[in-house]
Amino acid sequence: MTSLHTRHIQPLILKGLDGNNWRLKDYVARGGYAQLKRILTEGITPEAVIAEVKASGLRGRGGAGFPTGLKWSFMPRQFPGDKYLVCNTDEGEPGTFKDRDIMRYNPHALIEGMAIAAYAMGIAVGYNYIHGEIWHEYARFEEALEEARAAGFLGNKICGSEFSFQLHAHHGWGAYICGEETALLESLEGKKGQPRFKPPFPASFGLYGKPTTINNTETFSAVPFIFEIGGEAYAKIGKPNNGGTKIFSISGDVERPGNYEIPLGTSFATLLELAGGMRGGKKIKAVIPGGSSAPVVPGAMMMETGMDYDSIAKAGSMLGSGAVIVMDETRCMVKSLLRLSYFYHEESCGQCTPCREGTGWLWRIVNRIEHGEGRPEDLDLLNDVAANIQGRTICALGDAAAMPVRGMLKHYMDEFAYHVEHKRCIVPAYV
Ligand code: L3W
Ligand code: SF4
Repeated sequence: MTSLHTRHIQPLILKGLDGNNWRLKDYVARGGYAQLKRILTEGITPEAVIAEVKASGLRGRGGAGFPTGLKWSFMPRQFPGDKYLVCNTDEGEPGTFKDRDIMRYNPHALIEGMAIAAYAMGIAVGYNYIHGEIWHEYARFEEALEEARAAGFLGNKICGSEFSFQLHAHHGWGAYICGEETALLESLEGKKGQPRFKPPFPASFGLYGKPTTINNTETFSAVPFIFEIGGEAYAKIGKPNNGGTKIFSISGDVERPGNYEIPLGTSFATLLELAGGMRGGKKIKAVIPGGSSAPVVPGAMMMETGMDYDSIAKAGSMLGSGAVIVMDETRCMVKSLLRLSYFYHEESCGQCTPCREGTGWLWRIVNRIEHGEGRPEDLDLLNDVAANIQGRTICALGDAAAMPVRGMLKHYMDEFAYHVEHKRCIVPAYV
């Protein structure tokens, strides 16, 4: 089954893909590997490569939106020893399914992007850490690696230059926490996937304690296109400080769920239209705009919002990894929160007390509200537990568990209060 839709606005990474043209010969026919070859054979310096990525304004597409060029410039160029490049394809955020489509439909864009990044930072070895639950994409990526090695785009003396880069795929085991960059590194080292304290950031203490740059799959995959059209042109596709295109995974109550690549700053209303509008013509109630960690935004507010980092932050949420979950008027917010809370409780690595204990508390409280056993004091208790998790944990999973709770209570307190008072859901009463 495919989730890729061919209706996009100004696509770069997903342009012209049909599921049958992922091989190296197809990618080369589309102009693929031309940028890697140009950089390596025309004497473009690593510094110039990083400057171009900075000019593009590319921000990390995995969730935090950190400027990519700046991250690359953190890598010590003269470091006497190993340095690593890591791609985070541990896509596990509920609602997110874009990276697996990149791997399935355009794996060579990722390989070319990683090779350019490795050249820019003087790195000889890279890994792509792939989520344990996506087998076909893992196999496809391995095939694409073989093709790239055979064609001289990976390995020793790439394109006849002095630059060598060995890239390997690593299949994870499916734990959500391994998408957190330091847990991913631990797992890649063969240990239990638990986040490390930051700082030190991976740029100084990463894989095997060596300087490491980690970017998301979509971030690396955008790099060849930045060099194809130029950094400044890429930046102009979006909005100031929100340059380029972004792939949004839209799911929930829409007619055509799937991945849509559009310029950052495009309105949510346009994205919804691309996805065929609300399923069955129902009214929009709420949207989680950036993966399950992002606070919910009421539908009416989203209809006025642009799909970029700054606009969504203004609406009180975050763009995250670009997973847009749309809910119609028939959805119960208590039940939705129950599902999310269970997920974070289940996926907490258990290392820090506020997250390990707090996520269980959140789930149990929402569970009793949903099942007609809520107490009037539970609403304050929920807010209190969430506030005591947020900002008090080693990694962002604690915040990710707390933020949806606070967002739901901020916008849909009446539904929670109704559940507590009437021991049932308010939704059937007004739909
Ligand atoms: C060197 C400094 N490096 C920051 C680096 C840091 C990292 C990047 C961003 O969380 C979010 C999270 C999820 N020197 C540095 C530095 N860096 N300061 O910049 O760092 P940070 O800590 O802001 O974010 P993060 O820990 O990477 C990512 C959210 O994404 N999320 C989850 C997405 C899940 C997926 C998925 O399933 N594929 O992407 C969704 O919204 O909650 O807030 O590289 O090292 N001074
Ligand atoms: Fe583990 Fe949660 Fe602490 Fe992150 S916040 S390190 S997932 S216990």
